[in-house]
Amino acid sequence: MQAPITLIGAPTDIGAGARGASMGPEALRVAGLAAVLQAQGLTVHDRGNLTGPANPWRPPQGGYRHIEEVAAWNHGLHGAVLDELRAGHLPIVLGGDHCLGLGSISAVARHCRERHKKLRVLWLDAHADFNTAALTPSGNLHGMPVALLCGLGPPELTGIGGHTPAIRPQDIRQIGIRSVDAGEKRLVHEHGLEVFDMRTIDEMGMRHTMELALAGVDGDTHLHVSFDVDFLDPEIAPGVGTTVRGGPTYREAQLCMEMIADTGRLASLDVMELNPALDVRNRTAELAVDLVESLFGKSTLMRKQAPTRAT
Ligand code: B3U
Ligand code: MN
Ligand code: MN
Repeated sequence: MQAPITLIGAPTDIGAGARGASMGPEALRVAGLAAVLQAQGLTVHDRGNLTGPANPWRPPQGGYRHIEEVAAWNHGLHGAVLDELRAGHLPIVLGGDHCLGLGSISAVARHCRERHKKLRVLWLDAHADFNTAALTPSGNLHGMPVALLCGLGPPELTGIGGHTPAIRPQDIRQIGIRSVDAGEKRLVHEHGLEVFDMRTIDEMGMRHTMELALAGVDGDTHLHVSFDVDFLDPEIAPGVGTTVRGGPTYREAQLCMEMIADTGRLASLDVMELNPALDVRNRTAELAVDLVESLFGKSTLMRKQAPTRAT
């Protein structure tokens, strides 16, 4: 039986370099997220939006922008995601900027420790989000959640889930990466993150990339997808704050989602960085909903045994 889904809105742009991701949750609702999942026979409950501090739009202090506010939003999200997981539900976090990956994934990791489950995080993004205060060109915390989850950063952020580090670099696979700052690149290498960048996807195709990214996912695995909408090529997804050209096409993104669905292990999801202020007629939100539909198993044909099953 598929777990009931809970939508959790986290309307903030507290970690971003552009305002507007705070409107992401409502845009995803308007694009019909709950309805498309219900049409697949899934149970969906929308628990509404979390609340947190307003965006004061301050310059960085000590290498971070809005560190206290980012901690507050992530504490709130951590609690909400953990509650839903403990209740046996599948949380979908509606971002909000990607600094929220910290609260969401620290809760998922905590739940995995409690249940003795293996964790696999798929980080779909144009960026590695592996910056630190010393390396960041912007101070924006949406460029740092993966590093923070791996224990790199100040205790008020790395300790949100009560366990530092929240995850190990080997728990995560990054897909679609094409913009990494110079110092960040060294750090990614030092920590041995497994990155399937756009060159990899160009050379081996999305199918083989996903086979590798999903290798080892089995019946004991909790699979979490952290979907930064800027993963997608800006030609099809203009509604994000930090577009980087040369991302996956519509077809590549669909296949990526379908192959994740085929594992049958998806247990939590973030949809992050959607910025309706930069979108065109809610097109990017509709595309994100379309892809989430595939992630939950919508496919054109009945497939008895998915041909690309990763287990
Ligand atoms: N690496 C840059 C840009 C960036 C990272 N994530 C997003 N943008 N969305 C930084 O500011 O850390
Ligand atoms: Mn990101
Ligand atoms: Mn990004």
